[in-house]
Amino acid sequence: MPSDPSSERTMTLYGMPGWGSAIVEAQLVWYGAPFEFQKTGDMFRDKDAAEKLRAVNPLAQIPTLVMEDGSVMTESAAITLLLADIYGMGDLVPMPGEPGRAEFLRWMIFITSNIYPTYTYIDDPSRFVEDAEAQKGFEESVTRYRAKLYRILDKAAGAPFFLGERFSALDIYVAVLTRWRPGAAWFEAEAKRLSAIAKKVTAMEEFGDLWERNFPPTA
Ligand SMILES: N[C@@H](CCC(=O)N[C@@H](CS)C(=O)NCC(=O)O)C(=O)O
Repeated sequence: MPSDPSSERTMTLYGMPGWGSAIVEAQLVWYGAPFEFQKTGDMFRDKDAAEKLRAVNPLAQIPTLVMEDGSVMTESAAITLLLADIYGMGDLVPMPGEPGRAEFLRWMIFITSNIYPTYTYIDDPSRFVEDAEAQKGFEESVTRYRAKLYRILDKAAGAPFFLGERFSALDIYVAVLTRWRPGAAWFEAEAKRLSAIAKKVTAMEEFGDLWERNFPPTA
């Protein structure tokens, strides 16, 4: 019987080292799921890279995950829930009825619907505000708003992990986000719990060299 070619495909993760794809890459590594990493190039600087990605994801954002059957998944929160369905419900995502489930959902969606968009707005503010002078003010207020969001998240965080003793995908989000603006020093001073979670997660051997790959130490 001829083999079904779709069953031989592995997932393809479109991403860039250190960008949001690291949130999904870390989960794939955790689950031991086979995948190919397709480096997109910097979509902000390289129109070609953006166009190529747009052919897969109309919003030209990463993470974009093409599943074994060729279907496209976007939105890191949706991908997190789907991977938990496929590879290990109850592992990185607390199961329905499990303590921490509601908190997990609340704060994962808080991150992706409140915090993550602040990067979308000011990674390239000209998409939202035309006037160059007004862009500065816009950037400043989004940055201030983001700091407020991170303080709220920090206050909700437990120790040693976000949900207390229970490691979850929330900790992966924290490990990645705390590498971004406003920067590790800010988190260390202003969001100590998030900073401590990030340190703990990046020391976990289950991730192999994932963190070094995504965030190479600066000389
Ligand atoms: N809601 C999306 C946000 C993804 C996102 O904003 N990714 C950034 C990279 S870290 C991106 O692709 N930005 C390109 C753009 O905004 O055009 C998610 O949670 O996956």
